[in-house]
Amino acid sequence: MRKHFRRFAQFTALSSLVLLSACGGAQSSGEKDANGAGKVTADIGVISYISGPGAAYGEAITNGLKLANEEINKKGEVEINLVIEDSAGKQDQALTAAQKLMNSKNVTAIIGPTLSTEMNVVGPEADLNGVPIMGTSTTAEGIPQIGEYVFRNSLPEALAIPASIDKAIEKYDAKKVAILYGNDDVFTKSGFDTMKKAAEEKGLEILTIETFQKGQSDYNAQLTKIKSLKPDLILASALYNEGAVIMDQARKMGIDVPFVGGNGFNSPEVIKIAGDAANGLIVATPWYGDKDDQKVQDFVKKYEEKYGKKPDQFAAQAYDALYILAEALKNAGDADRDAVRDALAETKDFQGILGSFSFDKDGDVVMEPTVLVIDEGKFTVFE
Ligand code: 1QQ
Repeated sequence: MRKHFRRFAQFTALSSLVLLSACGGAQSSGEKDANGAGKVTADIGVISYISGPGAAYGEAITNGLKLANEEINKKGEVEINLVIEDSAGKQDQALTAAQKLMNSKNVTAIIGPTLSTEMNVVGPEADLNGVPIMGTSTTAEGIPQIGEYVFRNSLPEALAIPASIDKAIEKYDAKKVAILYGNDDVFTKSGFDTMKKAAEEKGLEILTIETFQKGQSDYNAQLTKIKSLKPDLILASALYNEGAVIMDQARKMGIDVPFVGGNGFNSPEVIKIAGDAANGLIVATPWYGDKDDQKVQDFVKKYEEKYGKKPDQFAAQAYDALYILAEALKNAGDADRDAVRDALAETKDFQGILGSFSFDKDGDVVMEPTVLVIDEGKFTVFE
C-alpha cells in the first residue's frame, strides 16, 4: 500500500507503541438501530494550540470545530463527541496529548495538532498506532507523506506561496527580494524553502536571507541590512506573533515595500498587533469570508453570532475538517479506526466552505488559493 515504504524512516519512541499495543488497540463502535441503519457515534480527539503566544490559532480552530460539531450532531446521522487537549504549541505537550487520546478506547480519530512542528512528532506516532489523524492548519511540506493514517485539509505552503509571489511580481514588477524566516520551526523553515525555490524559479534576485527565532522581539539587525539592499519585496516566513512585530519594526524604520507571507501570517492577529504597519502584506488563502456563496455566508453569520467575531482561515479549515471526518464516519458505517482511515482517503469533491475538496494520492490537498492583501487594515482580494 502507499506510503508503507516510508515506515522505515519513522524513528519515534517505540516504547509508546508497545504501551498502546498492550492496551489492545482502541476501537469504538457504531450504534445500529433495529434496521442496522443507525447513526455512527465516535469520540474525536483534538490537539490544539490553546494557550501560549499562538493561542489565537487554537481558539479559531476549536471554535470552528465546536460549531461544526453542533450542526453535525443536530443532523443526526453521526454523533461526534470532541475530546479537546491543549498542546500550547509544544512538541512534547502535543505528543503527551496524542498518547492520551490514542490510549482512549473510544477515540476513533484525531484532529490537529495545530503546528507542523507538532505534527512532525505526533503524526508518526498516530500512524504507527493506526489512528487516523488530520491536520487542519499544518502546511509544511511532507505532512501527509508521514504515513497512510496522516491527512490534512489545510492549504500547503507549496501551493500558497508561489501564488502570492506570482501576483506580487505581476503587480509590482518585482525583480529583487529579501527573505526573512524563522529557523527553529518546521513550518517557517518549510515556508522558507518554498519561498527560495519559487523566487529562483521565477528569476527573482535574492539579495539576502535573514533568520530569526521564536519569541524574538528585536529585528533591527536583519531589517537594517534588508533596508540597505533596497528589495522590491520582502518574503517572510513567520507565525503571526513574530510576523506582526517584524512588519511593525520594518515600517517604523521606513521600509515600505510589500511583504509576502505564508499561512502563519494569514490571521487577523497580524492586524491587531501591527495595526497600519500590516498594510501591504500579501498572503494566499483557501478561505475568503466575503465570498458570494450561501454556504460561506451562513457559516460567517453563525460563527459571528456564536463567538462575536469573524471566522478566519483557521476556523474555516477546522469547520470543514470535522464535516470531512463526519462524512468518513458515515461512509465507514462504523467508528472503527481502519475503516475511517480508508473512508477518509476516499474523500472526493467534498463541497465545503473552502470550495470543492479532494485528497490527492498522498492524502494531500488539491485546492485553488485566493490571494489577499491587507489594505487599510483589512484583508481584501489582491487584484
Ligand atoms: C504550520 C502552520 C501554522 C501557520 C499553523 C498555525 O501552517 O505550522 O504548518
